Amino acid sequence: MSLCDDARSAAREVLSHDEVTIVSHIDADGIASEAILSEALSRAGIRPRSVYVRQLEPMTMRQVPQDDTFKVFCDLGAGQQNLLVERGLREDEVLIVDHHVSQPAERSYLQVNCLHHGFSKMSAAGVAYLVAREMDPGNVDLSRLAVVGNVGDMMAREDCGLVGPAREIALEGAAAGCIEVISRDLNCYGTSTRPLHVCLAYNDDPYIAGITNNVNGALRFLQKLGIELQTPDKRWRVWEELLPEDKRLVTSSLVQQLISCGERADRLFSESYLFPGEVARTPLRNAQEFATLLNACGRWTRPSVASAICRGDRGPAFREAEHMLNNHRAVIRELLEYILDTGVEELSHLQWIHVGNRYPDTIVGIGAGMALSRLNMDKPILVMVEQPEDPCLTKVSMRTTERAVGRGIDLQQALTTASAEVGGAGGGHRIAAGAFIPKESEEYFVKRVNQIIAGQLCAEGQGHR
Ligand SMILES: [Mn+2]
Repeated sequence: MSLCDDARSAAREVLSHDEVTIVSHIDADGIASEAILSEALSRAGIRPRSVYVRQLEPMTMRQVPQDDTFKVFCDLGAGQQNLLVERGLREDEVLIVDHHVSQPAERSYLQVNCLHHGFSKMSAAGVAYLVAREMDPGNVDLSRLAVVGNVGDMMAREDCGLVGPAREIALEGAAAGCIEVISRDLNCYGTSTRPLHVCLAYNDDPYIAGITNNVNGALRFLQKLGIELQTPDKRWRVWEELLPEDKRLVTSSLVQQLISCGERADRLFSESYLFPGEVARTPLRNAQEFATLLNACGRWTRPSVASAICRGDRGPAFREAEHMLNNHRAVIRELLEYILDTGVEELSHLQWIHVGNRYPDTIVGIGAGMALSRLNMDKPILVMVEQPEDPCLTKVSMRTTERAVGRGIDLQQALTTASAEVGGAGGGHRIAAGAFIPKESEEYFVKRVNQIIAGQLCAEGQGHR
């Protein structure tokens, strides 16, 4: 059975029910998955009800309605099948659409999971799209949301573009005219909404001396190239609206800048995914910024607003989301300033700070990433924050750079190992990871993570991974 066969069986099953509840995750990928499935079901004449949870655990299981509706779990469920069993859910009333590692349980629920077919670089929204496409080939327009979910879950980050079936979905959307796939585009966040010099200055992958974290430096760099940075009415241009020859001039000069500093230039380029049907200079215009908009709504616990936008609302929901996005950015900026003003504690192989209960735990990872580029980039940053629902629990977020990952640092491994030792849990990626730990073990934990990272660098130095 191929992934498409699994998607076809799932489509057939879900379409045979009159009432469906979708249980999804509250981040960009979860919201995009939910929107894909609820739109596809609505088009098929089934009106689904949606529930969003931060994660599926015994406490949040209570949000799943106890009724006769068919339950679709997306972007979660694979790893929590024992909870579904405990809840008494039968095999004929559940579908799991996921991309996380499956936990075996005593019941074998119907599941579509790209991991089961060896595809690790695809998110739940990609899987949800395959199901929607099996429901009706006319759902090809939903490929846009699949791309947003994939990009939101960082599936394009490592390879500077989507790969495998996730990329095929993007190409399918491009063939249908709803996605523009641009190869070797500038690998920079904010190409649709940020003035170009700001866009360049805020980017730190790759780190470009004199430009990264230096808005004035970036502006001077662009001015020297002699391109029109402002429109006749004095509005700053965004990357997307530059002329092709100006784009080439900027990228070739950036390549020179990188090479003259002895840096590699390959991460300067990535494939990007634009939505030509959206209004120019809005965050809806490209997959990365669209995903941030969804995450902002999710983090301020308004996922249904984000879902409405995914399904086409460009009126009240979009205005509300823009407001949340601004607020989201303001709070992240505040957190960034707090970290820089307070200062971090440096250990031999990491730097850390505890922000107490000042900031929502949902944004500390982003704040940590931004702070890192203003601090010692050679040492990963670790930020701890109190859990609002449970002060005995501490949330930990870590960020490092591509360069550090290249030297052997693996934050996912470090946090998973150290948190398991103190009875917590962790996960994520090499470059960005998180964990929950008991408050009383904070001090030991930080030292232990430092030690593990030291070991990773040491192992790499000896030439074996
Ligand atoms: Mn996901």
